[in-house]
Amino acid sequence: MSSRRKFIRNVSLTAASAALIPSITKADKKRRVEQLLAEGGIVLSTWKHGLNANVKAVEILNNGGRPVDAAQQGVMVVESDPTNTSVGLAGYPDRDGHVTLDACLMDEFGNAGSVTFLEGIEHPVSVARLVMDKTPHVMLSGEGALQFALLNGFTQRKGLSPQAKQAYAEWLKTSSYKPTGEAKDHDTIGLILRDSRGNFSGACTTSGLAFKMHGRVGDSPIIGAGLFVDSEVGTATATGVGEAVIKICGSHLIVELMRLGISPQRACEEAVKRISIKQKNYKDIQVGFLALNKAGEVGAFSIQPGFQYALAKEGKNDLMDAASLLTVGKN
Ligand code: SD4
Repeated sequence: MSSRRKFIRNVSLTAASAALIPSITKADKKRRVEQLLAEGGIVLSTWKHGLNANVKAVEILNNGGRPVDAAQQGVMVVESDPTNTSVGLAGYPDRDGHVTLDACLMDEFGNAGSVTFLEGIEHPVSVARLVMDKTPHVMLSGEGALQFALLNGFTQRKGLSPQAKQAYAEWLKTSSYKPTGEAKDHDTIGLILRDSRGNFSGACTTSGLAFKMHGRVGDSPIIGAGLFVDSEVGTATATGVGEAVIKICGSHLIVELMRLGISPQRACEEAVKRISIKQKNYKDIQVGFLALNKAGEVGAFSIQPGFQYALAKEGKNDLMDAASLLTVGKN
């Protein structure tokens, strides 16, 4: 067993044994964890950083936490990573030098919260959570989202990380902008999950495409584009060039295809195919989708090769390679 796998198991068991539920014994708790793992809590997230996010989400699920708490806290790990240049405050800025953040989440009942074009807040997904829990709205944007965050105790931290500052200075030399969704430009985290009772939730958070126009919002905070959850069917999330995803309502499309009985894998392939039919530039961009259905089947597919995702299932947490429409060399 790899040390990472051991780590996942240990995290799960330690976290579960720390849970303060007075009515059950230690042995009961251990059985419950094993049962949860065996019965199929599944966590799936985009890119390599998903491995760390999954560990946190599994810990929350194994503690008996709500799916939406697991999704939120999972992606928060990546939002706080000072080395991540596409999620959170260390992300690359837009063309005016501002880091602007997009995030959303959906819970097991179909409730949704979202923030877009938010500056200087470490955990945009947590602001999205408050939009969902405390307001009659789904989405807050820009200055309004910031005021809402500040009123609710969040603090603002502006400025670029050293790495972002350097990349921005380099970009300014040419100021040329051609979004490709290549891994070097992005790696949004979309995390989707099913708990052992078959309830779904998901969260998606990003600083968006590097050097985008000021004010640009991508797919990640758009319910139905970057993320969609319906506990009757399953869930899907997206990464890559958001404009391409928004134009086909990617995640919603995948969930609706699964509702018709199509497997998560085929549904992801259909969504990518839809982009390739409708959008002339598809060979020049990357988009990747992940999906999960009621039966615990997983789907992953992208336009270009190289899309990786983290899959936590049955006590393991592995980095997987998604299949793609194009092969190396853009056929
Ligand atoms: C966006 N979809 O803002 C995001 C970027 C991304 O992986 O996914 N990067 O368009």
